[in-house]
Amino acid sequence: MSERQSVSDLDAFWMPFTANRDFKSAPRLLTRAAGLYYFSDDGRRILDGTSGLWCVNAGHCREPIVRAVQAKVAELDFAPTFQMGHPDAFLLASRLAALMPGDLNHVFFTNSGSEAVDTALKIALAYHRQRGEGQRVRLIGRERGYHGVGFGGLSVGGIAGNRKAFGPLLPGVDHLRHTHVPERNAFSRGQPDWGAHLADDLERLVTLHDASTIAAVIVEPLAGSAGVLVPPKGYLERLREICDKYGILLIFDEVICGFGRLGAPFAASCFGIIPDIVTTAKGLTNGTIPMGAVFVRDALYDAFMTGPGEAIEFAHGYTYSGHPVATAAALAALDLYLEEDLLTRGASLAAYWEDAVHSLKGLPNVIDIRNLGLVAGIELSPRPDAQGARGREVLIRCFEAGLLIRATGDIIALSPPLIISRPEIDTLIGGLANVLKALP
Ligand code: PXG
Repeated sequence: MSERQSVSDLDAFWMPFTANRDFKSAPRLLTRAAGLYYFSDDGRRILDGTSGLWCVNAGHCREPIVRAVQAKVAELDFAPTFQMGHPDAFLLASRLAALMPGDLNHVFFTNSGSEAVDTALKIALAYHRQRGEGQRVRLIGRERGYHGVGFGGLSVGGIAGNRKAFGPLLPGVDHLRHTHVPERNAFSRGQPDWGAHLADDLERLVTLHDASTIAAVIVEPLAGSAGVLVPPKGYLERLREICDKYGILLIFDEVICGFGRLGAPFAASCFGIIPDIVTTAKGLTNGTIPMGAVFVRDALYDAFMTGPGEAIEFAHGYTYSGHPVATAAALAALDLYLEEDLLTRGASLAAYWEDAVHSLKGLPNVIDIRNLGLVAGIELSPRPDAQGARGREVLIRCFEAGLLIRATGDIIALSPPLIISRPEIDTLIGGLANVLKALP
């Protein structure tokens, strides 16, 4: 496609999480991608500072993944995984389980992060019921958490703007306080030193509801969508301890953190904490084909494998759970991640990345900078009476300058493909600095 489409051509597609009328009045269209770059319909090269939407961890249109998908779609376009199977789904699950630390050895496939979260919450509830603790029905999320847009994920999510239009959501859900306290942890490099005790908020909810009613706590180890909130040192460890103390399951939502984003294969590996359930998606297939995966520990899986052998143990699944083409994309992505050491490459770039993003300190309107692995959040002061306007303007100006960034409100989020090099980090951060300096 070489010419811009007229606005009327854009009318039918109701775009997700987008100001449709604003976008359609001045569209930004991507038509091609390769490696670290997108190409726009007006022929410009755009440096991808966000791995698409935090998913294209090995860079775009990587040959081995493209080839694997092409071959599989011609060989086995679809195969049911209800009462049937195909070999690659079993192979992928085994390979993923081997990569995940601890005994998170069983994998349930979904098509998205939202479905992975809803699946994890259902596993948690059904697990307690299996064990005769069916009164454990409460789910605990966290303020500013994002767990997708299903009713389950929305209920445990903590972003008011995403929740308010949709009624009371799931009953029996409560939320921990979030960990972002700018007076204490603004401009922290990596994990803030202050704030481990914020995990004790779980004790408050245990006191309020009684532990015997609580099934699970779900958190993003590093909160992505709400603006890159980095867990304080010791915080996640403390959550694990409290969950253990009261028999509450701990779920890490690693839809963003998984597959190398933090400089380790998973956040669980990065922080040395074994949650009971881990949700993933995005980087699982390098964003190529939609797919999610939920990992559970042996004890959970085993608790389901107790009734009559011919009975279905868990009444849950999607038509496309373990879809052959998605499975092929994931297997090829995994090969590439391992061949190029991408799942740990973030660690070797993290110090350089940290220095680069913190060089933005002191620029106009920058009120906080946060980073971990190959992720950064740059928070800008909102315009008076126009929350989000500054972030939006930075996004547009960056795009005009050949950079793709994310803006959630007035927070700029960066998460480039893990193949990025130092000079390209300089281009990304230097370009953003120029935009911030020129902003009215
Ligand atoms: N959990 C987490 C932690 C996520 O970040 C989901 C679940 C839902 O995944 P699906 O595949 O259903 O979208 C997500 C998704 C952004 C952004 O820019 C983040 C997400 C999606 C789109 C944009 O912050 N995260």
